[in-house]
Amino acid sequence: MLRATSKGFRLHIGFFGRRNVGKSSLLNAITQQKVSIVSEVAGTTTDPVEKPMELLPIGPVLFVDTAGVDDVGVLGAQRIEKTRQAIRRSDVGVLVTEAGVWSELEEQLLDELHSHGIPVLVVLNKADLGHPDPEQLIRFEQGGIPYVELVATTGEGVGAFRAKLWQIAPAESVESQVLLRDLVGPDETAVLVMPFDKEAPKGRIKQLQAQSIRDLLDADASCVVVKDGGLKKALGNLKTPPRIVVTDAQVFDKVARVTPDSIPLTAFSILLSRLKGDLVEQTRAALAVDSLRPGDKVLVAESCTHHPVEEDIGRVKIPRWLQQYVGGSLEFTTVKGRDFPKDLSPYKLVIHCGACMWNRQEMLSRIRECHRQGVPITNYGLVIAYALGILERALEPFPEALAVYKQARLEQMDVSAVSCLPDLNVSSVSVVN
Ligand SMILES: Nc1nc2c(ncn2[C@@H]2O[C@H](COP(=O)(O)OP(=O)(O)O)[C@@H](O)[C@H]2O)c(=O)[nH]1
Ligand code: SF4
Ligand SMILES: [Mg+2]
Repeated sequence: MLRATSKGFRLHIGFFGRRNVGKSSLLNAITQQKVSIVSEVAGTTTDPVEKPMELLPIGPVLFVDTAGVDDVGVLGAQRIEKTRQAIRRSDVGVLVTEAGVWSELEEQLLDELHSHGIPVLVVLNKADLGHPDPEQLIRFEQGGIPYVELVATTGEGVGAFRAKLWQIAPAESVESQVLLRDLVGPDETAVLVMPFDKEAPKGRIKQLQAQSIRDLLDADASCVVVKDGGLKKALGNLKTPPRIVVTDAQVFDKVARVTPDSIPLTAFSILLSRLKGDLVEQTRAALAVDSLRPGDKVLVAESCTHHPVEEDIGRVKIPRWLQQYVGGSLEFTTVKGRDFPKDLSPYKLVIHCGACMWNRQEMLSRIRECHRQGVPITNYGLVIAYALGILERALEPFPEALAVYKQARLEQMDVSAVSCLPDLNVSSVSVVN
């Protein structure tokens, strides 16, 4: 059961603090396992240690134990950077300290977590050795900062820790994540199109697709799963047309040709933009394709580190479609996992995968960073649909994003009347799959 929940659907709980305060001991006390190495030697935890578990009553969580933020030396700096990355993907932050230790460093960490909108629980560990300064406790109370005293080595206080964690966990919890069950009613049918390319895991279906099936069953809906070649027949066999067709964006064009206009159609990656990212903003950003000129730099970012295959979507298909659309060569840079350039100024557009492996907090933090630097960030499915001229159709199930798209198109047309922007026309892009 535990393995059935992917990392991206777990509430991420990050442990932060200076070295040797007992972060790893706390993780071990909660999980009642030796997950993370505990040592009196400062700097034992290097790369973040992850531990998935079912934490009642919250549900599936991912604990992330980090290196101390006071780490030193070149390696220390690299570890601190990894810790910063862990901050960006945390849904909840646990700031661990010990009696008598609360200084500028803890204040900065608290500010940093709060600046990302992350609720924080302060753990005052090593309560067996001493108690915190009462004035500090008054400051926590006045600032509305929850705290708990604890002895990580014996587990004393872990019950209170769990209860406080539950209180501060964001209401938009893991349990409420909706992939597509709100789009299909009970007794209605969704058709899922999975092309099974060379990237597909052998003998299995992808986590996201399995999650979609589960989501539909939770909605008491039916689900027909087909390969792209079998779609036409499957649609013909259905007595009642499906409520929606959801496809892998790689075969968006083929599927759009086969699916009658009366049946709503979208892509898994667009569902992911709604679930993990910001569909409205990423829709708006897709229109930045029209400002691309030959020679411009485009950053393609993927959250996981799968090995590229011959017809890879991010490296081959999207560049090909975009260059056809723009009518000239573009300069593409592809990054994977957490390698993301700090300086985005060279790029005119960032195109991100659906980030199925990440939680929403991490994807939103990347979107926020792009905003801060003024670079539009869109998503695979959205940009493919735009380049193919089917974005309006793909957004029909999402009224808010559709309205934003239509408005932005109108504004674009006003400008194009003057500056003759390229006409958005599906026939201008010849698609080779
Ligand atoms: N007395 C006492 N020692 C603790 C407690 N929690 C951790 N320690 C000790 O503090 C040291 C550092 O713990 P560790 O979990 O590795 O700290 P981290 O660097 O923050 O991960 C180890 O020697 C632990 O045994 C506690 O609650 N009480
Ligand atoms: S590239 Fe992105 S969307 Fe595709 S499997 Fe990896 S994390 Fe998921
Ligand atoms: Mg540690």
